[in-house]
Amino acid sequence: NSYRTVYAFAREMYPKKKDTYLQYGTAGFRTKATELHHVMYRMGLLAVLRARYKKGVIGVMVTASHNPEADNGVKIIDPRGEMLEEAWESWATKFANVVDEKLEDTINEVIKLFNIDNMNDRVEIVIGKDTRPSSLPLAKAVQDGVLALSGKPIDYGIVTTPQVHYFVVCKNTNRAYGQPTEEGYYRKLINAFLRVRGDKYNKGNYENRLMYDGANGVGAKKVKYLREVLKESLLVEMYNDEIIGSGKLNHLCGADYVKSQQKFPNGVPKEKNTRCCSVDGDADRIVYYYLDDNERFHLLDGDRIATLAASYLKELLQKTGLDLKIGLVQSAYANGASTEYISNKLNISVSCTATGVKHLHRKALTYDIGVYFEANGHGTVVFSNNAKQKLVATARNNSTSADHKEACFKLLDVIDLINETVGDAISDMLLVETILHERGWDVKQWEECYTDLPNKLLKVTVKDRNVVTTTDAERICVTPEGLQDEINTIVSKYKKGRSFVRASGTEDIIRVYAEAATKEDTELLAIEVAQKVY
Ligand code: NG1
Ligand code: ZN
Repeated sequence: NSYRTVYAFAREMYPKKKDTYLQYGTAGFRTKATELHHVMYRMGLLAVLRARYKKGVIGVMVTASHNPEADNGVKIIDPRGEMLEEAWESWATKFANVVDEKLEDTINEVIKLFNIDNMNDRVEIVIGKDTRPSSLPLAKAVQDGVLALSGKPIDYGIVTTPQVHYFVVCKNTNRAYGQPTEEGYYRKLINAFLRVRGDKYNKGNYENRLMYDGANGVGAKKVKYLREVLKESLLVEMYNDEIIGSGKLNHLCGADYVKSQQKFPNGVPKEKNTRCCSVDGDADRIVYYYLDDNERFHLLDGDRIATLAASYLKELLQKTGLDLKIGLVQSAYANGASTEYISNKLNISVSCTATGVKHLHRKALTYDIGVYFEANGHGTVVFSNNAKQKLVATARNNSTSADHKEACFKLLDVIDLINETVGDAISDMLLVETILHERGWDVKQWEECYTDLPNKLLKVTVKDRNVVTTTDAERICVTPEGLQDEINTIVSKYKKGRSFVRASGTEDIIRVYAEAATKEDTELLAIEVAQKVY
């Protein structure tokens, strides 16, 4: 049969070490790079099965995102650019953990269970990798897995995670979404950006200069190209752009460091009142920040980007005269002040889902214009086919008023500026810059929209994190019994207090989130709740 070589290959090239057990979590597999060769090979196999089952192109991205350089990981991307469907996550876990001798049996189980009857299809698997030195051999292992089952690996080399999502969607929509090449990706974003921006680069308080922290990763490499093309329209000053093998990837810099430490990154000059942004190691997250006159650090995170984008899109939508449903999706980690601002000031419907972009993305798809962001800076905007069709029809209709027409064309450009397939640091940056430019805002005006409540995130190590289970988008604790009552009692003592606990999906810990009216109260609240979790 066509996969006679699967076992031989596994045994000779990518044997599974004994005693390793890995689980496909919210972000795929992630661990020390040295533990992953057999996993990569097997994900190549699984991707081919998934592609045959879905009769479409599947993506595989080799990255450990914001983790240290010595780690690596892999995630599988479904035909519509979404994260691998949950039902197959457990197959991914099974594939990663069976002994070499059982690999072919496991393949047969999947073929049988899903009635895969097209095992000769030469399905395409899009493969991308980040700048980690370990990514090269690991991506090669994915390719070998694809080849072992007679699939067709398409190697895009070093690219960002969102680029891989984009390529997959382009291929599966017959290029309706764009050309499945890096050039096609840039062209789509850049053309839209330049059209919306026009030739007036500075406006009001907006200055077209931005300090950019590339986290010494792929986000630096890719923005270098963009910078050349954008020239004077947007002056992106590059920092932390040592790319391959420097050992500095995400080290004291990057979006995760800035957000979780609430600190200015190393490697970026401490210039006051200047707009700065940081991306993470695979460029799917971005946060903004600046230092004020007193060198105090101010963070503008995913919640800020979400509210900026949603208010802008709502305004633009009103100008088109079209009746479309806009909504914003957050997780429980969104700052309470942002949620209040969205519902009370912006009058935009806001909903909360469980942590993890696949949950937010799915909910966002229920709107015509669905904006979603995690507080950590991962997010995007999705537009329904209904919205796109109405916009195109209205823009082309001769009886549409000139104002409405202009707004429709502009919104269509803004749609092109956005990578709808997944959160994309580069595309999100261009969107933020577009909105600030149009409003003539500097970073302080953006910040003045609302005042963040002080907040604190703690990690608690417990014997078994699975004892904590939750409901209501993770905001209410179901087990251990009685814990939620205790949390309620504690929270009620604090003005504007809110706190919840949940088991992390990516680390072996319990996370405790707290916010309250003052910084002191927030610290106390977090500690009080954490003590109940021990
Ligand atoms: P967990 O470890 O499940 O809290 C973290 C982030 C998520 C998401 C995933 C995937 C927080 C509190 N959690 O999830 O937002 O980004 O990693 O990378 O930031
Ligand atoms: Zn990432």
